[in-house]
Amino acid sequence: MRVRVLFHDNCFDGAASAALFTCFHRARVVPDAEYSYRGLTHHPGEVFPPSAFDGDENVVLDFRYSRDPRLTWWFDHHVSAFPTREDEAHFRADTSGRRFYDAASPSCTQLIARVAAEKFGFDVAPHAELIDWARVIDGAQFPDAHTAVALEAPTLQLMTWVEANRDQALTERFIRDLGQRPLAAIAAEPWVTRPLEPLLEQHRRTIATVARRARREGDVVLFDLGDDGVEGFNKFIVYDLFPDARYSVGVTVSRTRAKVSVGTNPWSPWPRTHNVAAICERFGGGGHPMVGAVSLGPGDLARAREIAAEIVAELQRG
Ligand SMILES: [Mn+2]
Repeated sequence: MRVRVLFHDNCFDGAASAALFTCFHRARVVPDAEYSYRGLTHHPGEVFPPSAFDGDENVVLDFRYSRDPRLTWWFDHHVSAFPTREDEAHFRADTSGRRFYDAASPSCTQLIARVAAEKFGFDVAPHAELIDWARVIDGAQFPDAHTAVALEAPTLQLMTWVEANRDQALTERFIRDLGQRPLAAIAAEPWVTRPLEPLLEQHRRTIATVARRARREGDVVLFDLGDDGVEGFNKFIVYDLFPDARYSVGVTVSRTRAKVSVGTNPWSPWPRTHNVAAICERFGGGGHPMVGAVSLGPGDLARAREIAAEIVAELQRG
């Protein structure tokens, strides 16, 4: 039997879900199946390629629901799992006992672990390290900002590696290893350490740039990277620099867009009083109660800076 596993690409939880599902499926469902993997990314419109469901069993993990009749197994925990009401109704009407959704689960890996143990008698104990780290990473349950920024733990290096990796063969190797080897042993492999070094170097440069640009305004930290050519950044850097700040507002610009990123400090001792998604929506953006963003055209840096200043002022009130 050929099992096609589709999973959330460039995401530690997505790869960990694929690894744990494979171990569970092999142990409790089909002992000698052949597994092949394909990463999927979110974007507007149809996200499942026409040839996606080409296995005898087709599995979607840590990714949105599909009404395709060829879908066999589904596990997800994203709030945005059902693009339409018809999708959700289709899932609710399912009687296969092989589709599982829990928006309250901090990671998809944890949801798979719970279902595999409780409903299928799978022993998850050998995978405890993987399950626990997927919860910490995907649920942003780091003990403090420094842990999330220093990236010293081998697993956080694997997280950084998988988010940047574009080599499909290495992704498959990574998934197979996650199911069978200690995480520190994988993190020591040359195919991880070699591409990781320039990524960590870039990360260190970004930390220095954010430190140079960050300005504290009351409870809010504004960091404007619009002149620095920095596109992506670890969203916890500001809270490592300013542990008692409540909010952060960042400005970045790339070839495709200017962006205002708004975040709440998860470790702040003060209660959260603003809904970041609602604020961003007023400027044409969106997000979650804790984090959100406003995207503009690449030529709109000046407007992005105005919006950032307005949001900083609003976050200082109340
Ligand atoms: Mn996830």
